[in-house]
Amino acid sequence: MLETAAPAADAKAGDAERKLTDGFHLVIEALTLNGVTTIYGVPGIPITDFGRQAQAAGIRVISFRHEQHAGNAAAIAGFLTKKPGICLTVSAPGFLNGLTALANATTNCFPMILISGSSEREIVDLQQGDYEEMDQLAIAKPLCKAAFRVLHAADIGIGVARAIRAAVSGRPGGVYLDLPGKLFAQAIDAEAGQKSLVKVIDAAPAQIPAMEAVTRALDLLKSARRPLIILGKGAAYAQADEQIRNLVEKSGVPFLPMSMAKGLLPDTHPQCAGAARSTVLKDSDVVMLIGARLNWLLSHGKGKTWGDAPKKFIQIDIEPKEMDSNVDIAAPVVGDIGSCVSALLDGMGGNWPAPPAEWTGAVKTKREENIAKMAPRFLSNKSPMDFHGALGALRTVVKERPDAILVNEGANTLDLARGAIDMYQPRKRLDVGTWGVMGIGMGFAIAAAIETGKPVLAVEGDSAFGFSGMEVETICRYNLPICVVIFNNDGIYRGTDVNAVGSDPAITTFVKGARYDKMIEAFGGAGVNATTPDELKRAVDAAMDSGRPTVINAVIDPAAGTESGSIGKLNPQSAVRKK
Ligand SMILES: Cc1ncc(C[n+]2csc(CCOP(=O)(O)OP(=O)(O)O)c2C)c(N)n1
Ligand SMILES: [Mg+2]
Repeated sequence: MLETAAPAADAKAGDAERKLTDGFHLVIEALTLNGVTTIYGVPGIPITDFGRQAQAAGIRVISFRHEQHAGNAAAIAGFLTKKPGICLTVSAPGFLNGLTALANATTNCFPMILISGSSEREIVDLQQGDYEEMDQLAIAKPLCKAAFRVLHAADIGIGVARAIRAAVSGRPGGVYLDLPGKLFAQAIDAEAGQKSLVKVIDAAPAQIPAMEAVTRALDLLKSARRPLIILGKGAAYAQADEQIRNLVEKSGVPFLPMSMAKGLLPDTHPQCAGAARSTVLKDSDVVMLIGARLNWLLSHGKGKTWGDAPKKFIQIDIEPKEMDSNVDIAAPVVGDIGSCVSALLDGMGGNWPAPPAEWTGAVKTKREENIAKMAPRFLSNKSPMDFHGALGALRTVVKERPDAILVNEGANTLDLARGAIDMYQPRKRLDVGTWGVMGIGMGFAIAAAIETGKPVLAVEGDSAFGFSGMEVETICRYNLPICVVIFNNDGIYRGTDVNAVGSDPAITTFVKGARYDKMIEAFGGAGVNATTPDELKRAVDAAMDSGRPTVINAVIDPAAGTESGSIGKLNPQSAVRKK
């Protein structure tokens, strides 16, 4: 770890015995001191040796094929562990490749730190055309929660501490840490270096809600005739699973899980209103949001989706600025979810009245009706498969393996899988999140396997998979227990579009009958082509039993999907007739 300075390197006599350390060691020690055990990244100048040394020091360094996927891996590692996931990239282009993931992490409130090497400051600032020249700090700043640059080795400890605290405290998010190449090679006195390291104490301090806010919220909830609880991914992130379950059950209120909150309580729980979503949004009179934002995913809390009857909101969130962001919040409860839910539970006392049976009965009836309506569709055994037939098979797989992690992206493949596949445990469903971004698939799957050691099932549209498909090599290289199922309908939304003027293929279509299963065979993984739900189920079971990296090409009817899945209404419509 410590080097003895060579006599020639020292100006003063007698310094020959002085112990030195350098930026390489100090960054590694600062990360290790703060519990970082894994780095996701892509090597190159100026961070290759840093990666090697980190690996030699016992940090797991997972080397990707593209920084965006390393960044997505770091982001979801942050979501799963409540510790900042670390992504490491080279300068300019590598940094930019990682930036999409950093911005996405910030939007989704996932704690992550993007550490990028950067070029010579003196040259960059004079814009003299250095190797991979870019003012990375300035570019990162508006896209993340905080951005820092360390210029002196003696400041590495503080720089890393600031980055960690910024990523996980309050509302979590992405942080950028700029480490110029020169910093790694800077040598300083080893003892001073050691003393400069900072172990972050209580990185995400509890934020206790005000008592009046808790009382106000409970008074409003008690007055409700048709109450509803909405669980967001903030609630899943909080790891306050017991308290949240107790609050829901003690209140007797129907709950609606947002996509990544599915499984916080099982989707099969008698109070789950997932299958009666439109009814509960429309007809509820008091809605308690727990770690869920009233953004586009909840139609901004107004309009047709929410019905005409007056509605009052209770919102639990760590970020005070979230309150009144779209509609007025009658009872804001600001604090960390665990502390807020515990305070609400305490305030409810021993004999909280159940909501009116008329309401809970109506929700139950609607839910059972909808579930019964869907059931036969999941049994469809058509070949080529339709989405429901294929999802029927996967729904059973997850039911039989509730501790597996499900990664999901696509349009129809996403929207239909969200509804079809019940989740049974918290933080088992990882998907496109707030932005509906394509490309999270393999990065999320890799980090999920590494951080949890559990088997991973990635259900991917054929377009969605293409964004991160090359990472199947990474999956094979690290021999991860990941089974990727590609819903191959020959295109984006569907594979049947035609180009009105002939010439080139229609813009939403791909090569017909493509065999994605062949891709993984190039790297020694298992490839399977599945044409029926039975074949699909068998192939997934075999993959998950063996833990062998697998890609299954699930052949879906090219005509089966709809434009943009369930959000087609967001496409702009002009009064002018289409050409
Ligand atoms: C980064 C990014 N680029 C483009 C899009 C637009 N987009 C939304 S869904 C989608 C792909 C849908 O096709 P597929 O994954 O095959 O799912 P399918 O509907 O066919 O099941 C695309 C390109 C996006 N959401 N994110
Ligand atoms: Mg598709």
